[in-house]
Amino acid sequence: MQGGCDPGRTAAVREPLTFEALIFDVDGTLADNEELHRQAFNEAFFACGLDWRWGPGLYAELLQITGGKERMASYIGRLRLSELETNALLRLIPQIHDSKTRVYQELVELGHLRPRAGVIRLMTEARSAGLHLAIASTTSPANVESLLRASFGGDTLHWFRAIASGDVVSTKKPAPDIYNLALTMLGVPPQRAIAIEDSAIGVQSAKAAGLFTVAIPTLWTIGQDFSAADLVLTSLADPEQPLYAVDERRIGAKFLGVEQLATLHSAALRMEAIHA
Ligand code: XBP
Ligand code: MG
Repeated sequence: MQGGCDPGRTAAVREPLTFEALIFDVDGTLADNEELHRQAFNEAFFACGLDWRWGPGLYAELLQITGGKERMASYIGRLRLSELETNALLRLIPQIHDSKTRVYQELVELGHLRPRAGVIRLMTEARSAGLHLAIASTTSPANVESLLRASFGGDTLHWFRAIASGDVVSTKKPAPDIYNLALTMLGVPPQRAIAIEDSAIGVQSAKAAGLFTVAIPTLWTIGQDFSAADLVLTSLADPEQPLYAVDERRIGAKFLGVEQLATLHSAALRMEAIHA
């Protein structure tokens, strides 16, 4: 053993993490699955004898209304029908939506959807670091479960300490309600959690709940206004699918991990304290 002391030698001391949980949105964030939702709506319209057809352009617009039932109600409003016809169609919504959910789950269960780059890696890393995982989604718990089962594998569902989704809140995103519920279920205050979202509406919801929010848009949402997000990246990325150089420079790494989140989150808390 070599003797002697080196006063310049310091052990790298790891600061405790300033957050305890990662809260993931589902549609568009865990997987790029809005096209499946769109196809399921159209198949349900056909099965219910309606000649509606939501093309990709119209669907991108309709995504501004969160929740499938609410989206259909908004579309019916655009048709400018008589009050009688409008009310008759509005009454059909639960039935059409049940049909849409059945078709969507069949499509998901074909198993062609892959998790977005970096999602499983970041979840695995977070769990190893002792962080909690949660879900805050507009879609139904049954849809969340089908996606996790079909595209993420058997036991992934058990990775989540809290799943807040669907109609359990009265006001959907961009209202903060679903994130507030996820935080309550986790027992974690908003300053100690991070949200991951793919849409501007989702970012608004998470920010309104007081969360540090990372946005990873898809082609469905890329044109939206993400200025409220704390960080916008093309994806969470992976060693095999690294970030573009401009994103890499922003976070100082080829993919987003717990270490980068720790640096960004603690810096944001310090800034908040300065401006408080
Ligand atoms: C995105 C949505 C969802 C789906 C439709 O949800 O807007 O409404 O498009 O789902 P997320 P339902 O919060 O996960 O991004 O038809 O089941 O409502
Ligand atoms: Mg989403």
